[in-house]
Order: sequence, then structure tokens, then C-alpha cells
Amino acid sequence: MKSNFESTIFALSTNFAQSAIAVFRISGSECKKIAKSICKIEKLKERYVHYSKIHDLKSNLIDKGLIIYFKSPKSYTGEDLLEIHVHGSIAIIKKLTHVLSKMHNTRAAQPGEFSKRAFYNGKADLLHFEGINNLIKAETENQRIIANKQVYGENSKKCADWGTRILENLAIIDANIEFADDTDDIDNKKLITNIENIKNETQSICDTYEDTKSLMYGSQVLIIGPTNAGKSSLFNFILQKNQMIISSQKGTTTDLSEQSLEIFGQKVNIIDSAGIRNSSKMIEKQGIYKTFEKLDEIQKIIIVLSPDSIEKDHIKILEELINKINSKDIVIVFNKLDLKESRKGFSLWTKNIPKLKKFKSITISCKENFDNHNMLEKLYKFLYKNLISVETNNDDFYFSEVRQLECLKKVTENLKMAIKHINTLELSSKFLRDAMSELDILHGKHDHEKELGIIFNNFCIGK
Ligand SMILES: Nc1nc2c(ncn2[C@@H]2O[C@H](COP(=O)(O)OP(=O)(O)OP(=O)(O)O)[C@@H](O)[C@H]2O)c(=O)[nH]1
Ligand SMILES: [Mg+2]
Repeated sequence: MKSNFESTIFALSTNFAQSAIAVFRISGSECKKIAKSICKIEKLKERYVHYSKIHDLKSNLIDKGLIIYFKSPKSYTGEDLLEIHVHGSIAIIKKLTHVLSKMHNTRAAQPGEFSKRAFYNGKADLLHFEGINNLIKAETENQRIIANKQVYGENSKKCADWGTRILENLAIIDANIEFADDTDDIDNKKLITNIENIKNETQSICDTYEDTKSLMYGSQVLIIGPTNAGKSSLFNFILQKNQMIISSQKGTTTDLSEQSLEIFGQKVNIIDSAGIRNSSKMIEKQGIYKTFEKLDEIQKIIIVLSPDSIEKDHIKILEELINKINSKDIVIVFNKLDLKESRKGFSLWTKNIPKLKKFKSITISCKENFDNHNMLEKLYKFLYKNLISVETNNDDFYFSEVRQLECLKKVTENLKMAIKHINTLELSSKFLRDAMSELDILHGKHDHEKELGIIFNNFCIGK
């Protein structure tokens, strides 16, 4: 693919906010002229840090800053590229933006347009740029590690490996089709094993996609339990902030509330919910309905129980609920350990609902314990070990995007069909070719301009 980007583009690559420095990026054929016009640099040296005054169109000083020139094709975009580092004041940013927008054949960049140009100029495949986007968006340690693997080629390498192996088998099949009389009888069993091995690998990635997604985008965790057990207190304690209203009134929380945090490198989206009970209050009833709706969708559940929330009604509802959500990942938090005879209360819960024993549990006290870092650490370790940590059997490659999953599903399907029709070599060959085409799409080797537009639009401006 060759780029046909006529205009030069520019963008503020750092945030539009007061900061020590702000960096503008300019890409395209006008770079040299811009440097000459606003920085008065006659001889722009490649990959050299110029320290220069930066002027407006009437030669008034805007600021003094650093100018770096990357000559095509040795730049991020593959085009001539200029970086201008100025002081990060709003006024300077606004002024320089205005000045750049007045330059000949130069306009503000669209989101992801620098990366899009880089992609079209063959700087790397689409998997790499999807990794770059993830790296920029990374907030947690896991997200950073995965995105790095994507950027530095682990996904691309894996795809190339599948491609090579498919081609090897395709070559054998095609040779047999073309020179049926001259070649030895084809070893179907070996072919099937070869193709099956590749199929098992792609299939396994599709099967563990949800885990990869959890690593990348966070695990959803829903806190449920009877009213007043201390669900919101636990939610606040985990987040270490007074997010939810806590009160001794039953039915204080009437709606779902979601917050994100990082626990040992893993992003967690934790959701507080309305306590489950038979309520006649309209708003509370709606809230409980929402809790049930959310339960259908979420796999990881914390059930909060307290010694003072044991009531016949609560026991019945909880027992029925546990029967329904049996297949989910559940942990129990026995809260209000500080209450007198609390342990007796916890035992009463398990005596009444013996199934509770099969879940991992922890006993804690959330009230007035905000600064108890030992308890917090213990709780985080418990949650990480028993609910949050994600195991994937991927080695070093992580296909975290829906687009990637869809391609891999099609690769898998085509490989399955190639095996199924191994006795009709022409058909088998067709399916292997289709699998190859899907791998090409995974790399981004296709002309679906609209689809690429959607992918790069998801990037931030300036990248
Ligand atoms: N003694 C003691 N009281 C607690 C503890 N945790 C919470 N509470 C109290 O229990 C009451 C209910 O707490 P919440 O966190 O609002 O309970 P909830 O489960 O969210 O209740 P609803 O939103 O009404 O379903 C409040 O008075 C809290 O102060 C604890 O560890 N020990
Ligand atoms: Mg609550």
C-alpha cells in the first residue's frame, strides 16, 4: 500500500493543559518550509536538537524551544516529520496551533492520522499500531506489559508463524493437485496433524479471549448481599474513598455504582449494588431488579454477609440465588468482624446455607478501618488470588481486540474446513487460502479503507 497524503498535518501530541512542556508534531512535505518560516532555521539538520526562537506569521516571538527534524523515510510516519517542544502554557499552545493552521497546505490532524500514515507507508502492520494505541491507553501494569508485547511484534510474529506453516501445507496440497501423476501419494494423516496443530493454537486463543480481554480491559466484579451487610462499606474500603453513602438504614443503596482500580497490576471494575431483600419500596425494588440484571452478565461475584444481617427472609433469598449463580466465580466476605460474637454469626450463615462453605471466604471489618493497611493488603491478596487474577495459556502474544478475535475465528473455521475436506484436495486448498487471507486481514494487508478509518479514529489526536 502506498500513501497518498497530500497535506501536511500537525497536532499537539501532549495534553491541552498547563504543563512544563508541550510537544507539537508535524508530518508531511511542508516540514522544512515550516521550520524555515517560524523558526528561521535555514539548514535543518536531521535528528538533531535545534534550540531556536519560534515566531508567529508577523515574526513576533511566541516562545523559544526545541526543534527536531526526522527526514523521510526515517520517521514515525515515514514522511518528513518535525517535533516542536515549547513551554506548556495554554496561550503558547493556542498561538502555535493558530500559526500552524495558517501554513500553506497544512491542517490539523485527525485522531490517529500520524499512525495511519505510518501504516500506509509500511512502517509496521496493523497489529503493531493496535498495540501502540493500547500502550498509550494503558493505565495498569498488565495493560502496559501486554501492549508492549503487541507493539514489539509478538502478535505479528505468531501470525507470521501460522502463515508459514499454512503455506507449507498448501504447497504440498497444490503440488499434488498439479502434478498428481509425478508426486508420491499424499500423506493425509500428516497433513491433518499439521493443520490441526495450527487450528488448535488459533482455537485456543479464541477460547481464552475473555481472559485476555480481562487482562487488558479489567475484570468486572459485582458486590452483592443482603441489605446492611456492609456492601457499600466494603466498596469504599477497597477503593479507599468515600464514594458511596453508608447508613444503618436498610436499602441505602438503590442503584448500581461502578469504579475502577488496580489490584496488583490488574485493572478491576468493581460494582456496588442494592441489597437483596423483599422490599415494597418502588425505588429499592427497581434497584434490586438492576442487581439481578447485572448478575446475569457478570462472572465474578463478592457476596457480603454480616452477623447482623441473618434473617429468615435473607437466608431464603440468598440460598435461591446461590443455586442460580452456582457456576460463577464467587467469594464470600464475612464483614463486621468487630461485632460481639461475630464468628458465631458467620457460622450461623454457613449452617443455614451449607453451600457457602464451598466458596473461599475472608473475615474483615470495614467500619472505621479505612487506614488499616494490613487489612486492606490482606483483602487485596485474597481477592487477587481467589477472584481477580487471570491466567491465560498464551505465551507472549495477546490478541485483545474484537477485530483480531473475529479474524482468528475465521482462520480457525477455514482450517477446520480444510481438514474436513482433506480428501478433496482442491477444496482443502481453497480453505487454506481463505485462512491465509484472514491472516492477511489480521496483519492489515487489505484495502478496506473504511474499516481502517474506524480503527485509527479510535486513536488519540497527535498519535
Ligand atoms: N460494626 C460494623 N459495622 C459496619 C461494618 N461495615 C459496615 N458497617 C455498618 O453497617 C451499616 C450498613 O453499611 P452499608 O455499607 O451501608 O451496608 P450496605 O450493605 O451497603 O447496605 P444497603 O445499601 O442498604 O444494602 C452502616 O451503619 C455501617 O456503618 C463493620 O465492619 N463493622
Ligand atoms: Mg449500600
